[in-house]
Formats: sequence, structure tokens, C-alpha cells
Amino acid sequence: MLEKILQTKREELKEIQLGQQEDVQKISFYQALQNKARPVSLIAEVKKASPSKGLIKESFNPVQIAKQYVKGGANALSVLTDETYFKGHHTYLTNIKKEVSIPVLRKDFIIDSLQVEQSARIGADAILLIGEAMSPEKLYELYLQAKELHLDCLVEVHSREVLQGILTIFTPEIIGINNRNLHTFQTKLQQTEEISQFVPKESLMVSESGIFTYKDVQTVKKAGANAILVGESLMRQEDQTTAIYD
Ligand code: IGP
Repeated sequence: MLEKILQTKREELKEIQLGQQEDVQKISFYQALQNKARPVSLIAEVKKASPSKGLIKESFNPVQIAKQYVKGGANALSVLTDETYFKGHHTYLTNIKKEVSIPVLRKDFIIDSLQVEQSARIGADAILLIGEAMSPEKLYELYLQAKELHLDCLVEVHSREVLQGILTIFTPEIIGINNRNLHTFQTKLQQTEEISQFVPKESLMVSESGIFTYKDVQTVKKAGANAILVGESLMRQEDQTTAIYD
């Protein structure tokens, strides 16, 4: 599946339109995750659909959902901008960014410098870089470019091998452990438990995907997660004001 998505991205890149720079203020994603208002920081995701779950939310108003997340006390937001597989759009991110004062992560499959430039222009505060999607060298190149544009990076890995490959080159400020395998879509929280010991102490650690209950939050917290990234379980609630560990 990941390979199929990346193939689509490579096609889309041929016609990428960078657009104008949005007139918005950048906010530090990294600092927002360090805010100790919650025992584990929350990155709440605005996601209409996914390849593994299909349509998640019928009546989808991204700005309204984002505002509810803010009310619920989220530290930061993640917004899916991929159109083909997640039914997202870059205008969702821009519109949300204009209405909230917490940082916004662009959730997409970023593999090229043009997409990094585009992310800065549409108003993202941070981008996702997926270890399984490119070589550690390429990832580091995009990471440095993002930093120059004042974008923070959530460097996501699923496996220990990919994490260790990246760590031979540099130590990302924020490392996400994706509990979902992007090839099979299988999700297990043990992934965080198993890999957390290889995350350097100086990096913030985010546990991503498959977190549904208070018990799940405790499990990943115990494994050392500083933050969680939650999409589906929040999206499926009637009213997104309720954080899952309230
Ligand atoms: C959220 P969930 O299981 O709470 O809906 O997962 C998030 O981790 C997931 O959407 C995600 C993702 C990604 C989506 C993690 N890594 C990479 C697209 C691309």
C-alpha cells in the first residue's frame, strides 16, 4: 500500500502548484508538545477517511472539528492533506490554521523538496517525514530544508531498523512511532513498547495510531511516550470536545 501511495505522490509532483505564501504566523510544534498541561501531550487529527477504514466521518467540517479539538485541550493538530487516499485537502489545513492558535502539522506523504516548500506556503507549522518512505539521507535533506523554513518535523518510523538507520545520520527532535504498519495496516501498541527503548532520551517521543482508550494512553505513556497522535477514535465521537482521557 505504501508503495502505491508513493507512486501516486510521484505522479502528483509533476503537476505540483506551489501557490502563494499564506499570511499566517508560525507557531512552534515542538514547544507545544512540551507544554505540560496534560500528562501526555495530545496531537488531535482531522481525518475524513483512510485507506484502511474507508470513510470515517460523513458530515465533515474541518474547521469546526479543529475548533472542538482546541476546546478539548489538544496541544497541536494534525491535518490530512492527501486527497487520493485520505480525502483531505491543503485548503483544510490553511482554513484551520487561520482559525486556531495551536500549531498545525501537515499530514501527507512528503518525499520531495517542492512539497516541503508547499507546506510552508499553505501555512503548516510542522510536517510529517516517514522513515519507511525514503532513505535516511533523503529524509535528513528534507528535515534540514524544513528547519530553514521554520517548520518542525515529526519523523515517523514503524520499525526499529528504520529508526536505527536514521539515527546513524542524525537525531530528530521529535520521533513518532507509528503503531500501524503502512504495508499491512496492522496496528499494535506493542510497537511503541518495543521500539521506545531505541529512541534517544533527547528526542520527544510520539506514539501514533490505534489509540482508543484511556488504557491505551497509559500503555504508551508507560513506554515513555511524551505525546500521542490520535485520529479515528476522536473523529468517531459525536462531539470532538471530549479528549479520550477525560
Ligand atoms: C492517527 P488513528 O489510528 O488514531 O486514526 O491514527 C495517525 O497516527 C495516522 O493517521 C497516521 C498516518 C500516518 C496517516 C500515522 N502515520 C502517515 C497518513 C500517513
